[in-house]
Amino acid sequence: MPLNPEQQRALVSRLTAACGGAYTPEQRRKHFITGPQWAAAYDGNAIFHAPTRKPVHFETVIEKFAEIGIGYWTTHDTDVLPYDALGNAKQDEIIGQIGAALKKHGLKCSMVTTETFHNAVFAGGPAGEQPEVRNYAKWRLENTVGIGHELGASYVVYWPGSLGYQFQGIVDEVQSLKWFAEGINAACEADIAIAAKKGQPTMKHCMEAKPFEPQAEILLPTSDAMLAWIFSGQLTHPEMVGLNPEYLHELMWGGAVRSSLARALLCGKLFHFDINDGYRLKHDVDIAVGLVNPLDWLNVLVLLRTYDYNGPFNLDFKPPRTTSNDGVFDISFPTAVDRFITLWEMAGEVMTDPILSEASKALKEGAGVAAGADANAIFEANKELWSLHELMAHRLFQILVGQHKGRIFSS
Ligand code: GLT
Ligand code: MN
Ligand code: MN
Repeated sequence: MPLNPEQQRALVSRLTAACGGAYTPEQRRKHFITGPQWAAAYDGNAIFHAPTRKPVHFETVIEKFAEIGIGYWTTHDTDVLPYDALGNAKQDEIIGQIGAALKKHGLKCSMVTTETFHNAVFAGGPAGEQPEVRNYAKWRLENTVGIGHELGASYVVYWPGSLGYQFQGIVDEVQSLKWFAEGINAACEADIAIAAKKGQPTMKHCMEAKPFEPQAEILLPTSDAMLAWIFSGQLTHPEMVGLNPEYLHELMWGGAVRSSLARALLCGKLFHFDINDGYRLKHDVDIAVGLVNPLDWLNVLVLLRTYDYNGPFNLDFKPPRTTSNDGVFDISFPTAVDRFITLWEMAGEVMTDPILSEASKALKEGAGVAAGADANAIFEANKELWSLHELMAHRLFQILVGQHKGRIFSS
């Protein structure tokens, strides 16, 4: 029977409820899960796509996040401020309204970020040749730091966007990377000055890489490239600067996300984490967490729990264009949060699973071959142990599908 939109909504909501397994807003709020204004307000517009949804004001986003149980809100400066409000009294007024809305609904602003990629002024990148463009970009970064302090944020994110080029040989990459560092230095210095004046701690400055888009070639395409840049000697406050890896951005270049995160952890630079999902070597589809690679996501969370990552999990996905305005808050956000929490809890099961623990312990103890044995003797002594690798992979699959709890499929 064909359904009208009212009946369609009723169907979607009945089937959503029938899915079960939802966490309560109180349970959701226990996690450091943050919701971006830009994700909630994304209208479906893209290069090949007309919008499919109506604009959503920050008041609505904040109210809906509160209802869902997303305790933190994140934003770009220009997600909420029109260009003609930047840095003037209108900005103060809007930031005041945001502060009031957050307070009213019991949310906190955890992170702010600067849009240095959308406006025409950034066509040549945020650290291009013209000093006036770089000075403008610097001012925008400093202004965002001020907004962050005003709203009580602890993190600032930088996605350099168009820091790259379409044509090789026209840009001096070394110079561009130095210029880019000058912008981040200015932001850190502004942070130190404002923090001292307000008696607040400084913020964590988090670099986010994306390997392709929106330029043909990107100067800092991966989190590893950003680590090298952070430690390059160009930053005046490298201790304030770390990473905001995005799950999909690390996958896009073909890497293992867990290994990117491991390198960031090793350097003490995993400050912030954008969570979503997607496919290798494709564009930035920003699918919600766990819908493409749930097993990999389980493994990622095991790693982060093992090393006590305690930063934010930022829901940087794009609700699909086929989801309605109501669907964004009724389905996209709550189901993303609930998959994350389910995978988080499963990660706890992985960490205490007796089979995985015993297997891993046995592997680390080895066969006990005396020092000085030759390769063949070492291999022969250990060769049965290595079968545990495949068994462990199977066990992870079992945990993912619930077989470790006795869930049986017809056999
Ligand atoms: C942009 C990008 C995201 C970043 C945002 C932060 S901007 O939407 O695709 O991955 O996290 O600036
Ligand atoms: Mn991101
Ligand atoms: Mn992305």
